[in-house]
Amino acid sequence: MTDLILHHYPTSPFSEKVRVAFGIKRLSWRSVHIPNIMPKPELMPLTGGYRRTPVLQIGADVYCDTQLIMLELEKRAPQPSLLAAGQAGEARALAMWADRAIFWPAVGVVMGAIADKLPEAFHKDRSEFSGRPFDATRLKAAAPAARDQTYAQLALAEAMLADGRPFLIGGSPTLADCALYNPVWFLKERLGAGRAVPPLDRLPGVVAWSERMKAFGNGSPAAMTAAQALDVARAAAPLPSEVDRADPSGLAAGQEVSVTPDDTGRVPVTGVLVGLTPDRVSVRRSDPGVGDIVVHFPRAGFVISAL
Ligand SMILES: N[C@@H](CCC(=O)N[C@@H](CS)C(=O)NCC(=O)O)C(=O)O
Repeated sequence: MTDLILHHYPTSPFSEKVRVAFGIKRLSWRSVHIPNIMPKPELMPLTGGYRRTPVLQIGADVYCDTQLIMLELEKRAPQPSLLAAGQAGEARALAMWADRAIFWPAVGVVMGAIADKLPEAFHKDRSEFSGRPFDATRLKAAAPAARDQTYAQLALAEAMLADGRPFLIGGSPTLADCALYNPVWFLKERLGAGRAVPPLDRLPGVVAWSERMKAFGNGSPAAMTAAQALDVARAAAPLPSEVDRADPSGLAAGQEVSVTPDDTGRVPVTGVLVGLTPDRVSVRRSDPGVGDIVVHFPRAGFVISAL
């Protein structure tokens, strides 16, 4: 298989969602560390402006957002499967719940505790990233409410695990487990040095489950520099993609479009539409440094505009 290159940084919880999948699938992968704030000059030639973390590169194909990264991993390394037969829809829907309903309250808990220790440049970057002022005093005041929301959401996971099943929807881990592990890992690692902090101390089933997830590890990473990753892209050609002519958007192959996340890091990426399915939208761009690149995004949570 062509190298899986993950552009990430160690403290990124969305990256841990992907790293634990590498662990479950026992994959070897290339690890490129990127900055945790803008600018990210060596990432931009690959993504065309998309700035969030992580990004998966395979040759000259670049996959943005963990929703799509996980589906692509599943395609390239199908065993063991993270989309249990007959439960793929449930696993993906639960993953959306974890990504959107649990991640933000968990961030509120963590940032309420540590925002005042983070540098001013981080505050400024995250204000731009989220479109809301990243203010340590406000975050500290909101932390109890964030803790309670995190508790209320994680109590649903506690209820799922209460019948003794080892993972959220059965005997083996799915994409839902990887997604839920993201905020739980973040709480444990950033606040508890690996131990359960409130509200996790009230959720023994979730804590025991998180230990099972941790035991999978992160697969086998080998460091790669950002410059080497750009060389890989330059030497490769993007894989062919297809545009579904029956797509409800009415968009057609060859149209110039922009694709923009609808929540955070709302930077449009423009290019020629080369792929469109219910799961993904793909645009081809040309970068003076790396040549032709195809950037892929999930459909859910992304706005496609014809230019
Ligand atoms: N929906 C995105 C969310 C990614 C996300 O918010 N990542 C955080 C880091 S965990 C981020 O991009 N922070 C700003 C940055 O790294 O520049 C995904 O699933 O990949």
